[in-house]
Amino acid sequence: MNDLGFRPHSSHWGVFSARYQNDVLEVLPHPGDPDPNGVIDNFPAALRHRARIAQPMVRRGWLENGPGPDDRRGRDEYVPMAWDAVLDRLAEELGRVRDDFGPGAVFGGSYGWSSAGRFHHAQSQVHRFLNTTLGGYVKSVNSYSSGASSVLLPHILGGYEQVTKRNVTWDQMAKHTDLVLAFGGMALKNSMVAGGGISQHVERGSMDRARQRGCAFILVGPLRADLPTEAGAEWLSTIPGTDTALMLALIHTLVAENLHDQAFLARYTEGWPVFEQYVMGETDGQPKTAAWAAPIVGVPAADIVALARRLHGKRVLVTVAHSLQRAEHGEQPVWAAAALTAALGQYGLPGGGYGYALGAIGYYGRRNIAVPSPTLPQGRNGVTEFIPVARIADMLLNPGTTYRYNGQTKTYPQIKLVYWAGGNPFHHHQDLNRLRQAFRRVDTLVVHELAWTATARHADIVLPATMTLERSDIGANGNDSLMVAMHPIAPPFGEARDDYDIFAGLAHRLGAGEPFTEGRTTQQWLEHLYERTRRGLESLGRPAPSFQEFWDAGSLELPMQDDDGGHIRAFRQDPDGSALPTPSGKIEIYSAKIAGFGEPDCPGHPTWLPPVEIPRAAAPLHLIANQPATRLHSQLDFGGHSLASKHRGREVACMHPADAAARGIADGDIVRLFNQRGACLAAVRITDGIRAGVIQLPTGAWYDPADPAEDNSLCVHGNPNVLTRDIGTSALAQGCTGQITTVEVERFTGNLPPIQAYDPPGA
Ligand SMILES: Nc1nc2c(c(=O)[nH]1)N[C@H]1C(S)=C(S)[C@@H](COP(=O)(O)OP(=O)(O)OC[C@H]3O[C@@H](n4cnc5c(=O)[nH]c(N)nc54)[C@H](O)[C@@H]3O)O[C@H]1N2
Ligand SMILES: Nc1nc2c(c(=O)[nH]1)N[C@H]1C(S)=C(S)[C@@H](COP(=O)(O)OP(=O)(O)OC[C@H]3O[C@@H](n4cnc5c(=O)[nH]c(N)nc54)[C@H](O)[C@@H]3O)O[C@H]1N2
Ligand SMILES: [Mo]
Repeated sequence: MNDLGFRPHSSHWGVFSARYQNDVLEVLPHPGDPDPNGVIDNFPAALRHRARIAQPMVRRGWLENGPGPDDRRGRDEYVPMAWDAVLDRLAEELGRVRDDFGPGAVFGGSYGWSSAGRFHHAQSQVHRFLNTTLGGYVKSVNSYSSGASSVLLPHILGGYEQVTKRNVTWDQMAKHTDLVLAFGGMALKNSMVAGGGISQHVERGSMDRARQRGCAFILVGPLRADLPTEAGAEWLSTIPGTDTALMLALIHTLVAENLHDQAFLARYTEGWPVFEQYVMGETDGQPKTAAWAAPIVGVPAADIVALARRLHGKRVLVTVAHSLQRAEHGEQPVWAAAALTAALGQYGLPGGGYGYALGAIGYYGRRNIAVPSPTLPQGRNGVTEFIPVARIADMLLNPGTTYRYNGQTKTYPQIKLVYWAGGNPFHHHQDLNRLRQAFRRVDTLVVHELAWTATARHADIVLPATMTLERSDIGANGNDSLMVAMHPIAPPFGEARDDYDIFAGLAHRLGAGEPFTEGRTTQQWLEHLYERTRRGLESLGRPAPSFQEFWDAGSLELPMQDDDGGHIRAFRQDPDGSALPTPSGKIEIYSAKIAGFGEPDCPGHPTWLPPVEIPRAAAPLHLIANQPATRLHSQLDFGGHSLASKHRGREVACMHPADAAARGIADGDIVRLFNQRGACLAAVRITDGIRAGVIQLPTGAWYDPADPAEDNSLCVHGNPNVLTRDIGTSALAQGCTGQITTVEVERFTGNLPPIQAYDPPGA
C-alpha cells in the first residue's frame, strides 16, 4: 500500500497496484518490473463496463420448458432472477442430474485461465464444488496450450513440467548460448503472460544481453515479429505447418556431412539408427534432403544446407513455440526438434539443448520457487472418466462413440449438465458453429462469468462473478519469487458474488456446505493456504512472516531453487544414475511404445506427415490464428488497451502486400475471411513482416454473429475460431489444432454491421 492509496494486486499479465476513487480506476505496474506489460491497462475501462453481468439471469427457454436439449441456446432471451431463487433452482437441477444419472453425466472440466488469485481460481473452485457436492464429474485432461506436447514429451524426454519449467533458463542463454534456433520465435507478447502473476518480465533483457555478447538468433516461421528487435534475429520465412520437414532436412544434412554427434547419440538416445534410416531414405526411398524439403518449407535448399552447417560445433539452443504443435500432426515438430537437438549433442549443456516452449509463457526459462505455493485442494473425484480437453464438441455430439487416445480406445460419455466457471469455450474452441450445435444437446449449461461472453450467451443459468479487483486473494506462480497479497480494489459490480460464495450457497442447499467450505470464510482460507508456504519457509530456516504481516506488507519474496539444468543436465552428467523417466531411460528418438500403439498419424519416430488441409483454390491462404498482443485470450476484450488495437471496431488481420494487391485490398480496409466452416470480418494491416500466402488474425475478439438466430452467421468482429478446424492433432494426443487453417479473403463492401458482442442480451 503506498501513500496515495494504491494497493497491491496481481494478474496473469503482471503484478501491479491499483486505486479506485470517485469511480475512476488507476493502475501502476510493479516498480521492480524491468519491462511491464501494457495489458494491465485493460482494467480501468473494464471494471464498470456495460459488458459486466449485473445480476443472475436465466434463459427463457429453460425457464419455460425446463432442462433439455434446446436449439434456442445462443439466440434466446434472459430473465433476471434473485440470488436465492436461482440458487434454489440450480441446486434442484444439480440434485436431479446427480440422482437420475450420477456425477458421470456432469461435465465439469471447465477449462480456462480464469484469474490469477490462487484461492478464487475458478476452475479449482468448480472442481472442488463438484467433488464435494456431487461426488465428482467428468474431467478434461491436458490443455489447449500443449495438447500434443504434454502427451508426447513424457514418452520421449520425461515429465512435461520438468522439461518446460526446469531446463535451460534465460540467464543461461544470456551467458552461454552461441546460437538460438527459434521455431515459431519467442514473441514478447506471449512471455508477458504467466498464470498466477509475474513480477519481473526478463525476456527482452535476456535476449538483449545474449545478442550483445555475440549470440545469434535465427527465427523460423511466418511472422517477423515473433522475435523482438533486441534479438537482432535473421528471419527464415517458412510456410506454416512445415517445420518437421525442415528439421528432417537439417538432420539429413548433418548426417550426410558427418557433422552429427555420434558419441552423444550412442550414449544418450534410444532408437537413433531406425530414425536415421528413415531420414536417409532407406525405409521409404525418399532421402529427406534439403532439396526435398525446400519446396515443402518454401526456402531454398542452399539456405537449409547452410543453416545445418552453421549449427555444427556451437552451443546451440533449439526452441519450439507451443504454436507448432497446436496443429494437425502437432506431435511431429516437437519430436523432430528433440531429434535435431540430439544430433547436435546439445542436451544438458549450460545454455544449450532443447528449450521446448521457452518464451511461450512467462514461467518458462526461470528458476522454481523453493517452497510450496498456495493452491486450493480440490477433493476427490469419484468419476474416472475424462476427455482430452479439445474433444468437447465431439463428446457432446457423439456420446457412446469411440476414439483413440494415448494408446487407449475410449468411449465418449453421455453428458446431461455442463458447468463452466473461469473459461470461455467460445474463445478457445475451434469451429464455433459446430460448438453451438454441441451445446444445444445438453439438458443444462451453467456459466459463472464476470461479463457477457458468447459462452454466457449460450448458457441456461448465468451467475455473475466478481472480477479479481473486487476480492482478496494471493497471487503466486511457481517460477516467480514474488508472492502477492492481492488486496480488494473496488466493491463488487452489481449483484456479482465471488465464485466461492456462489458455490458455498449451492453446497449448503445440496447438504454439503461443511465439506465444501470447511467452515472457513475467504479470509480464513487465504490464511490457511498461506500456512503451507509459511511452514516451508520455516523449515528452510528463512524468515516466515505471519499471514497478517504478509498481508500488511503486500508481498513476500520467496527463495528460489538453483539454476541447475534439471533432470536433463543430471542425465548428461550421469546417464545411468540419473536416467530419464522414459521407458529406455534415454532420449527416445524411436519409441517402441508409441510404435506399438499402431497409429498411422503418429508413428514410432518423428515423421513428415503432410497436412490434409493445405491451401487450395477455395481457400488459398494459410491463416495463422495466434495469441493476441493486447489481452490474454478473450479476457477484457472490452478494455481500453484491447479496443485501442482494433480498427473500426474490428480485430486487425495482417496481410502481405502481394496477397492484398491481388485482391484489391488496401491498408485499413475491412475484409471478409471465409472457408467451408464459416466467415468473419476483420480490418487489414498490410505488412512485409508476414510471409506471402499467409494471413494472421489473432484470437480473442468476442464472437459476434451478425444474426444470432441464424446458423453459421458471419462473425462481424473477427473471431478466427469460426474458421478453424475441430480435429485432434493425432490419435496419440488428440490436442487442439486451432493455430493454422486455410481461408480465402475478400474486400468487404457491404454496410458495416455494428459490434454487439459487448451489449448485454435483451430480455
Ligand atoms: N484458434 C485458436 N484457438 C485457440 C488458441 C490458438 O492459438 N488458436 N489458443 C488456445 C489456448 S493456448 C488457450 S490456453 C485457450 C484459452 O482459452 P480460455 O482460457 O478459455 O480463455 P480466456 O479468455 O482466458 O477465458 C477465461 C474466462 O474466464 C473469465 N474469468 C476471469 N476471471 C474469472 C473469475 O474469477 N470467475 C469466473 N467465473 N470467470 C472468470 C473471463 O472473463 C474469461 O471469459 O484458447 C485456445 N484457443
Ligand atoms: N499477450 C498474450 N500472451 C499470451 C497469451 C495471450 O492470450 N496473450 N496466451 C498464453 C498462452 S495460454 C499460451 S499457451 C501461449 C501460447 O504460445 P504460442 O502458441 O507459442 O503463441 P502464438 O502466439 O499462438 O504462436 C507463436 C507464433 O508461432 C508462429 N507460428 C504459427 N504457426 C507456425 C508454424 O507452423 N511454424 C512456425 N515456425 N511458426 C508458427 C506464429 O507466427 C505465432 O506468432 O501464449 C501465452 N501468452
Ligand atoms: Mo494456452
